[in-house]
Amino acid sequence: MLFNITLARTLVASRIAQLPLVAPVLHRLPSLGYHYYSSAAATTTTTMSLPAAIAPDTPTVPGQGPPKIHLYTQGTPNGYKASLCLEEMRIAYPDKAKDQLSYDIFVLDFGKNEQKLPAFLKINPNGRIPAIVDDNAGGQRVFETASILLWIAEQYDTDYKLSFKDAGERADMVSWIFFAHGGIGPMQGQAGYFLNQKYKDAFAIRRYVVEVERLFSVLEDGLQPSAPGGGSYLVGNKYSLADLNAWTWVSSYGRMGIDMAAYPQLAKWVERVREREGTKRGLKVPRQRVEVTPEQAAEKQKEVKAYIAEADKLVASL
Ligand SMILES: N[C@@H](CCC(=O)N[C@@H](CS)C(=O)NCC(=O)O)C(=O)O
Repeated sequence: MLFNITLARTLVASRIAQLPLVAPVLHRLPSLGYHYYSSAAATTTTTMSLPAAIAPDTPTVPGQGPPKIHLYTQGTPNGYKASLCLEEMRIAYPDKAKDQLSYDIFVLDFGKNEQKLPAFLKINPNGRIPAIVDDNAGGQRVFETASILLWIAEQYDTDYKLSFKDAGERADMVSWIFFAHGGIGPMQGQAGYFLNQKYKDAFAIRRYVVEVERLFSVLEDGLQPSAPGGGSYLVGNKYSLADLNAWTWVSSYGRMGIDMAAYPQLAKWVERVREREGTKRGLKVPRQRVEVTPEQAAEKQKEVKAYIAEADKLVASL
């Protein structure tokens, strides 16, 4: 497998070499110049034309060295998990920011199905973002958000600034990470999917939004001052990867029509984490996240409530 990843890296290496050392550098996945299988249109093949490197639109972090970590991403809740983590770590470890934690970015164009290109499938066989290739570790690939966060912590968080040394706290952190990875992300993802369809399926919307609300109430309980986390964060009274991992999804509650008045501790936590420098920087990579306005969120709440009521009626009539 390492050989294949090396091969995939070699395909992109010439492009990286041509790019200026600004931080982080944005790239496009290079053209492979041959036909690839498209899962979106399973019976067709498409030829990619050579994409140009995109100019950086992120602030230049002083002292960035040649990129050692290559991030394959997009501006989505999962993509932002990886960039928040890298930016938090770069702030926590300024020396490593100049070396091991220098990174560049490949923005995969979903419209062109670049996430399913063979070169990328060598990096993430699931054909989804984010994924990283870590040249500090011989070109090791890491895919799945939770696994990327844990890899970065294990390799670089030597002073436990975003993680924990204590076995119990570490277990708590990993538990919250998997709670969000297996629950929050997929359920919010599905809620968003059904809310964004032209055909609105009230039952599906109810199913996923109500489940997201249930998961939010679990986080609300976990953020009570009497909970083991201490009230401000999920674990050990400090911001950690447990918070980071859940935040990019939870903070997009406005798009799901969720009324945060029901989750006061969680609402405060969302704002607390939003104020972090690492969050602000991470939300710019690969491009500034667009936030919904309070008016749009209120509109979405009304819309979602109506679908849930419609589904309730439908179920009651069966
Ligand atoms: N479980 C995965 C989910 C990754 C995922 O769903 N990524 C989406 C963007 S948020 C994606 O790449 N979608 C493109 C596709 O499905 O082809 C993780 O946590 O990394």
